[in-house]
Formats: sequence, C-alpha cells, structure tokens
Amino acid sequence: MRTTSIILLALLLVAGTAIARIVTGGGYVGIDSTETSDPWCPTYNWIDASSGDDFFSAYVDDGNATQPIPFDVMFFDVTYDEDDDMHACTNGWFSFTSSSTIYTNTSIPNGGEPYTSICVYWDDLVYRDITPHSHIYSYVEGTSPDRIWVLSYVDIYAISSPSDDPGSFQVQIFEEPSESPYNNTIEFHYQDVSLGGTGHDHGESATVGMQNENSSDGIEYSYNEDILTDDFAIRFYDEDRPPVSVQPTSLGNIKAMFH
Ligand SMILES: [Ca+2]
Ligand SMILES: [Ca+2]
Ligand SMILES: [Ca+2]
Repeated sequence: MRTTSIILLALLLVAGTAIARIVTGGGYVGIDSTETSDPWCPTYNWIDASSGDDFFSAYVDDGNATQPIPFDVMFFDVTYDEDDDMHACTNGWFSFTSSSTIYTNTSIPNGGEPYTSICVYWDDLVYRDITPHSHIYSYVEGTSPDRIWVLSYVDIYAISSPSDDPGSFQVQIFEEPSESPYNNTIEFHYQDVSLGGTGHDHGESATVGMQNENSSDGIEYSYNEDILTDDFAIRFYDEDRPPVSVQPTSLGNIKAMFH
C-alpha cells in the first residue's frame, strides 16, 4: 500500500495549505476558488458578455429592470421558466421575482427583500453613463443543453466611488439537462473588486450569497467582509449532487478511493 499512502499524504498536504471558505445553506454548498484541494473548486473564468442585452442604458442609482430567462432554472428547488423575467438591480443583485431596489445590504437569509435573489455584490452601487460606461448584461454562451447564462456587471460604481474606479463581477448559471432533479449550479466571478477605496472594496460593505423566494432560507458566503479579490470565483452547487466517486476531476476519483 506504499503508493496509496503516498497519495493520501499528498492529499493531506494539499488540504493543509487550503485557506479557503466552504459554506452551506438552503440545500447548496458554496466553495471558492482558493479551495484547490476540493474537486468542486471553481476556476476563475471571466466570460465577455458585451454582445448580450443591457438591462439599462442611462444613469440610475437604485433601479430594477428585466430581461427574459433563456432556459429553465431551478433555484432553491423552484423552477423559473424560460421567457419569464429575470430582474436586475443596480445594487449588485439579480432576482427571479423581485422588483425591489433595496440598497442597504443585510446578512442573509433575512426574511425580506431582495426575495429570490442572487447577490453577487449587494451594496449601494450606481449605473453610470460616463466613461467607462456601466453595463449590466444578460448573455448566453454555448449551445443547448450546455449553455451558460451570464449576468454581468461591468464598470459598475459604488455610490461614493470616484469616476475612474468602477468594479466588474458576474454570475454564471449553468444549464441542466431536462428532467434534472438538481438546482442549477451558479458561479460568481470577480474581475475587479476595487471600487475606489471608499469603503466598498473587496466586499467590505457587501453581501455575497443567495436566498429563496420568501427569504426563509439561503446561503451566505460573506457579509460586510473584506474577503473578495480580483480573479476570484465562488461556486454554489446542489448539496444532493452525486457522491464524490463521479465528481469531475481525477482528484475526485482519487479521493473516492478513500470513501
Ligand atoms: Ca444605488
Ligand atoms: Ca476598479
Ligand atoms: Ca453596504
């Protein structure tokens, strides 16, 4: 068993270097891109969504607008249908149901707005029509049944940011095969979390996570915590996904030997 022992030691050493965060809640597991010893660790991968549709066009501080949902999405065990509306708020969150414009972020789940929300960077942000011009894109990459729906904040400003330091971050929703029993996997990708050094950088005044249709349950990655960095990702996946033996990397298969 010498080979097995070496592999196990190597795994323990890799695990020992991890400084990452794994969170659970609402039927999801959340894991960030620094948890490299875990087979579900995401890799930062920014997708250019600039050929998609913009939710807004002109300056708005606290706004909410809609674009159609491109494919069925199961979110906290509820399916939201293709061609229904997805709402985007200028304050760093998307929602399948809410037309709120709430900007004061709280810990989640909070029992209130924003309901049914994907909070990639819930903070008091502003869509500005200056240079660089803000955008909040909805864009679909790939072909069915392997599409990725990208919801991207590009050059969005904090309420008190100087005009030359916006931030960019995006949500990626991965299509599921029809009849899949699992919630769609959702990832957050952070390209630029420097928002002018005015107390809104790196998530220090933001909520990062998701909550369900009545905000009775949810999963929180961070709340008012200086933890996000550029080129960083978080993956939220259904906790009922198949066991480790069929997870998608060779490391997962090696780990399966010990389960
Ligand atoms: Ca705002
Ligand atoms: Ca910036
Ligand atoms: Ca805040």
